[in-house]
Amino acid sequence: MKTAFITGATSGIGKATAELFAVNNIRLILCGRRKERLQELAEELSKLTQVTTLQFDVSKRDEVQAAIKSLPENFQEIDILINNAGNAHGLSTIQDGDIDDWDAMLDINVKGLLYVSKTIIPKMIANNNGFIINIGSIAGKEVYKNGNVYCASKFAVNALNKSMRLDLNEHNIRVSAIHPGLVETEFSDVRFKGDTERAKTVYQGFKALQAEDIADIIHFVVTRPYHVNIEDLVVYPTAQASATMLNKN
Ligand code: NDP
Ligand code: 8X3
Repeated sequence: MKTAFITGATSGIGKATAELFAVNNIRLILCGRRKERLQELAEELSKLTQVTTLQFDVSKRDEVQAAIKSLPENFQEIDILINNAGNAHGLSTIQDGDIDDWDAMLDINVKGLLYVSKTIIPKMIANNNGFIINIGSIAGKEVYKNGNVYCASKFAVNALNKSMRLDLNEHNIRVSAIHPGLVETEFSDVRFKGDTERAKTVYQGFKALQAEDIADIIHFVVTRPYHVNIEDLVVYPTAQASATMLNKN
């Protein structure tokens, strides 16, 4: 039975992945900052599989290390790491950008991914086995106006994904990235700082990807035979042809 460590499991893509993994008998380490959500999800999914939770902020190095160290003995071995926690904070030009938003995106999306990976990779190296899935974005393949620092953070994820694959190759560790286009989650609520009306408009007039669509792809990737490593997947809704081309009704 495999064990998966999922960051950002309280919402969106991470939550849908946890739900699908549970149905498929994968043991779960669910991570996020919102404790109540973690507890609710753990309660629901523990009817299907073994579950434990870790509440921590990925951007706080000490919290990351302490949380992972605190894992119960039977959850110490991790087969699959889903580096999913992340968000966009704000959408504005460089000249109007909020420096706190920049810090949040670089600290969470880039440094958070590094802190978690750095703490878990030694366990995988010791086992000569492991799978890291990094959730990037089409924003890490193509920049768009006002996306600047979010795009930079996802370009960094793309670079780290490629680098990890090179560095971990001698340790038999698989590394993959999935780069979604528009997925209807709480992402835009966060980007627009709780302005749910504005957030809703992002997904109006076309059928956006759903969190379950990405979870399905993640599950496909992790269930290939061990000699198969899908390097990089870019996934759009059918109505979207690039970061900026969207066929809305
Ligand atoms: P959601 O806002 O629905 O989920 C984000 C998750 O990240 C939450 O579970 C949140 O948990 C967690 N998170 C955010 N900040 C932190 C933090 N500092 N420490 C720990 N956990 C954190 O968005 P999505 O599901 O859409 O986003 C998941 C990933 O997918 C992100 O990396 C995002 O960039 C990427 N993505 C999303 C796309 C989209 O259109 N939605 C498209 C392409 C990529 P909590 O608040 O409880 O800590
Ligand atoms: C999320 C998709 O287009 O808002 O990464 O950057 S987008």
